[in-house]
Amino acid sequence: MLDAPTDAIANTQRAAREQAKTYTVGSYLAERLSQIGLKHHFVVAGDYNLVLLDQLLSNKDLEQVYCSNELNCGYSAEGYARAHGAAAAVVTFSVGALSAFNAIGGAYAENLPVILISGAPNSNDRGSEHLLHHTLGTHDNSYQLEMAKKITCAAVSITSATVAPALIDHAIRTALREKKPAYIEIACNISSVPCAAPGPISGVVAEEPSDPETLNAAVEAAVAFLRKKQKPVMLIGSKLRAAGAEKEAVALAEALGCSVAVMAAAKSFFPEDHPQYAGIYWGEISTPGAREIVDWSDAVVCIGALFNDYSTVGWTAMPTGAGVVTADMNRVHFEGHDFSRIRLRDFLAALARKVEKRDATMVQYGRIRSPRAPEKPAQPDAKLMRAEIVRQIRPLVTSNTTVIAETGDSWFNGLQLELPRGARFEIEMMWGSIGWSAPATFGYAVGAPGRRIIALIGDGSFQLTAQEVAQMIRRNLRPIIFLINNHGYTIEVEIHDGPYNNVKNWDYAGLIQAFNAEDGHGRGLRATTGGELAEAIRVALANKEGPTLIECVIHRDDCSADLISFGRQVSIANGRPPRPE
Ligand code: DPX
Ligand code: MG
Repeated sequence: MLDAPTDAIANTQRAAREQAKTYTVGSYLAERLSQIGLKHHFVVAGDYNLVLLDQLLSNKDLEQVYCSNELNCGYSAEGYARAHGAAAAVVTFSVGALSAFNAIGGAYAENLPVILISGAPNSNDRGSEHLLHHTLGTHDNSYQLEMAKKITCAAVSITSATVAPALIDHAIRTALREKKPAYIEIACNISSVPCAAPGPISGVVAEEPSDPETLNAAVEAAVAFLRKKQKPVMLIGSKLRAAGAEKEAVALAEALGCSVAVMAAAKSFFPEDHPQYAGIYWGEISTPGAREIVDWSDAVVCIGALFNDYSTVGWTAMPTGAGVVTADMNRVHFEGHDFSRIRLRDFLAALARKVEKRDATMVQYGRIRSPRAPEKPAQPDAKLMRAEIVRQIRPLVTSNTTVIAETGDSWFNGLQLELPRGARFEIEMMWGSIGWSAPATFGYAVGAPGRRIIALIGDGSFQLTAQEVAQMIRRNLRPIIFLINNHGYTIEVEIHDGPYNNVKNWDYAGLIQAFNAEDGHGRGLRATTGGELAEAIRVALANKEGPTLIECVIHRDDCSADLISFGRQVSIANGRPPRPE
């Protein structure tokens, strides 16, 4: 550390250097991305963004990470944001951005601040008679911005270097505050034009504080409400992480002493080895005891919870009534009260300091909890089954592991894994777009290079975005992918079957060889028995230079019991007849 006078000199010198440095729109953007903590940005090149990419490259604190297509680029950034808090993806106009929009919609639904940056036509062509490539072939090229406004919290179009700093700061600031994606479109002739130097980053990253009076009132009312209750329980939802309130939720749990159930999308957001952890609440497919304890309680404190048709198992499991407290990212409401402009973190921390102990649900859960039945290993040469795959994955999950579970039966398989303290679990349960996990695994691995990533991916999902395994190979990343080949869209089979649920088979192990080409170190293996799977896992753990994909071949109908129950309820919910007109 520098002593004070030397520090002051260093600051003056830095300020002088900053003044001397001429910023361009592109280097300004790069500086801001770096200042908010990004070390990487995900990119697919195109002529509308090439000059911008040069400008971004000029920032030595930011590394460019190349993707195979723009959908994957968006998902990679989404995965990076999960590991790193925020992310940026840079694409070209329309042909690129419109593909990325699926992933940006996902980032919106999943509360992740991903900044989508798109190159755009030359500012002189706006409103002119010129028709431009990569457009709809009309004279109005505002459609991309208009579309972006629907799936981001802030969407700006930059056609002037003078206003660029304000627009860039607005988009980034809004994304970070709201934990939602933002969109920045930059005309291709503007990114290298000089602009003002960035001001202090604190103006961009400053969080909106809670209103102290409202916070106080909310806490007083909640303390009084809980005092009247005998059996409160806490239910943790997926917005807890976006609210940055995981520690505060633990503090509240310990102050209340009650049981804590999590929703499936929030797995790992409350430590599973915590003595008050009561499992996953998910209606009829809850882990044993979790549903019973939530149903038994007289006050369900829902924290960052997100109820949709899937998380309520086709609207069959949703806490309702006078006992429900809803503590959301910026709002708390319950029994005759509604408080907004308070941050979840502040509310939980303040409530933890004031609340009285109410441990009845913990005592009761202690009586009804049942440890998982021991699993018997399959015969090594018996045909591989889903349950055996899960059994063999369990011991791989350590405190340094992140499990990434794709939409499909992989959700249910992943949810069955116990997580030691520090292990993380990623699921895209609100958006549920198949194809998310391969690029999200890539992005996550770039964002958290020290972690062991285990991805569970179905065959149908993998076929959407498989190319991104080649990018893992390119960067010598080492995730282990369990590719569950059940020859179809089995989750859809359980909801409603037909010929459209069959998937063309691939040689998945051979695909990794093809991706390796002349210089890659990916491994592709195929397991049809428990013995082959155990051997493949051994090879995967020994592969220090690249990803390993293990194709696990199982029967088309070999799925989890949870998926069968879930499929039945979702099918009933989807099939409700229209209301009479
Ligand atoms: C679809 C889904 O093979 O997994 O375990 O066999 O179900 P399972 P697969 O990856 O198949 C996934 C498939 C087709 N959902 O069962 S969940 C509809 C769908 C979606 N996202 C997109 N298109 C279609 N969720 C982008
Ligand atoms: Mg499948």
